[in-house]
Order: sequence, then structure tokens, then C-alpha cells
Amino acid sequence: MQDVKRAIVQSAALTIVFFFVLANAVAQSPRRVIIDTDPGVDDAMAILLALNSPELKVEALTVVAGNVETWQGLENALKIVSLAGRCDVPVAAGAQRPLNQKLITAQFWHGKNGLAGVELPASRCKADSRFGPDLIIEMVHRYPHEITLIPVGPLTNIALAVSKDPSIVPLIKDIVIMGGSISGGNVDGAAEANIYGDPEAASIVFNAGWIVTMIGSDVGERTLITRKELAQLETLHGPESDFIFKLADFYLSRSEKSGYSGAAMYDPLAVATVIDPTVVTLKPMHVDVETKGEFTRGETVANRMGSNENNVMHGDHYEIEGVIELKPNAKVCLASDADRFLQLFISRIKGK
Ligand SMILES: [Ca+2]
Repeated sequence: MQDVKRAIVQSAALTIVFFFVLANAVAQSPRRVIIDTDPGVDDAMAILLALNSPELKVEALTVVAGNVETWQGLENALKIVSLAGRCDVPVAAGAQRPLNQKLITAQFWHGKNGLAGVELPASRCKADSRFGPDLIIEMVHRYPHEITLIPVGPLTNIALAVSKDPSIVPLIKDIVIMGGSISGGNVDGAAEANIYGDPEAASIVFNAGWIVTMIGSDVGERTLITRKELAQLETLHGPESDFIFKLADFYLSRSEKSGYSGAAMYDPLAVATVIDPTVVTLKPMHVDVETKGEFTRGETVANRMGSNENNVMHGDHYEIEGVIELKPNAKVCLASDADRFLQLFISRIKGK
């Protein structure tokens, strides 16, 4: 009897140890991410931040038309993974144009090749032959509930993926986008560039049935890299570190000419949010994307109250009869801890 009791206690203890080890392994295993990107100066920073962060496992880069044309973005992405010695990461080209409008490229902000005019060595890595949205679909099915999508360009590829295969929606772990704003745009008075670049795609993505974490330009503009951080980056050299320094120097000079005191770390902040969610403050909201509007096409219209007034016809006029509750479809970034974010970014890149 005593032996039986001992055996039970031992097996219970072993079971507890097993689950403890398992839970620990799960907690420590890096998060699988796919970065959908239009590189892009801040895209390059975001990609290198992700590749140098042990919390993340970059399963693929998918390229979308945006800051530069898709062929240029693909070339840039391949050169970036090559610089980081990471030819193991599949890099695939996606959409070459937005769903319903002409492409708008941004060499004005990113330099003529999209990478501040910096000529990186030719890539030793080869492009993956799959179409970006198909690669996303395949990866999500290969790792159900494990993939976090980080789109940091116009949302064309993601919209194509969910339109082709809506079953990926409940199978992703998370989707964290750089895009939108709840307090004015960076393209015009209303719209942020990634949403403005393909408003119809953004509308599909926000209405897909998942909760989109939205890291907007309004917060990116308060998360600035300045000359102080550049000086830090300059102290320890390495191929990636030197590249980031050149990008940041160009980007900062461009921003200073436009009256800013630093350069907005739009895309890297989205990646940092996946590495450490405590660098941002998020609030659940319902977000709609304006696809018409005389002045507001591409605006992310966030409902901060969680409801709309319910207007009901009474005779010749409407009367408010309470409110209609709205389900949140987004977690909207309201603020960032810019200092902690910049420390994280510098610490991962410096000397690499
Ligand atoms: Ca981008």
C-alpha cells in the first residue's frame, strides 16, 4: 500500500514538473512572425530589429508595393536579410499595385532606392517563388494559432490573403499593423500613408473578423529617433549597425527639413510591440476605414465611445432612442514609452 502511495506521489510530482517545463518552454519559445513590408527606411529598421530579437522567429518577409515598387522592395528586402546573414528567411514578392487605385511611391521620404540611397552589397539570398499572400496562407495553416502578422506597408497582401482564404482569420495568433491614426494623418489632414496607399484593402483587413492591433502614425510621430540615439549607434560598428546609422541619418535630416525634431519610428514600433507589448498603451475600439470622403479617404475612423446613437424616425424627424453598441475590431495604440522603445531598438542593433 505504502509503495502504491509513493508511486502515485512520484508520478504526480513528475506530471507537475513536466507541465512546468512545458509551460516554460512555451513561454520562452520565440513568437513566429511574418513581416509584410514595403522597404522603406523604417521598414529596414523594423526588419533588422525583428531579426536581432530572440523573442521573435521571423518565418517570412512578404513584400508589397508602397514606399517603392514591388521589384525594388523585393531587392531591398533580399539585401537586408543577406546583410543580416539570414538567407534562411523566405522573402516573397506580393501585390504590385493597390486593389482599387494607382500606386503612390514615397522616394521623397525614403530616397531613390527606398533605402536612403545606401547601396548595400548584392544579396546572397534568393527570392522565394511563391506569391506573398499565398505564402502567408500557407504559413498560417502550417502553424495554426502561432503566427503573428506584422504588416508595415499598405494592406494589399493581407487583404488578398484573407479574401482568398478567410479560414486564416481565426488561425492567426495576432495581427499588429503599422497604419492609421486617430488624430490626423501624415499624408493629409486625415489619412496615414499605409491606409491611404490602399484604403479598400485596409477596409477588408479591419472587417475580417480578427482584432487588429493598430500602431498608428500619431503615436509613431511621438516615438522619435534623434541625434542622441544616432550618436549611440555610431559608437559600436558592424555591418547592420552602420547601415541603420546611415538610414537614420538620412531619415532624420529629411524629417528635420520638414520641421520635426526627430524621425518617426513607425514600423519599428509595430515590431517592438510584438517583442514587448508593455512599450505601448492599447485601447479596444471599433475602427472603420473611410473609402470615400471628400477630404478623408483613407482615414481610420475610430469610435472611442463603443457605440453609435440610434436615430429613429418620429413623424417628420428622427429622435435618438438610445445607442447601438459596437464591438471592438481593433486595439488602438494611444501612447508609447518612447525612451524604453529606443533603448530596446539601440540595444538590439548596436554593434551588429
Ligand atoms: Ca513601411
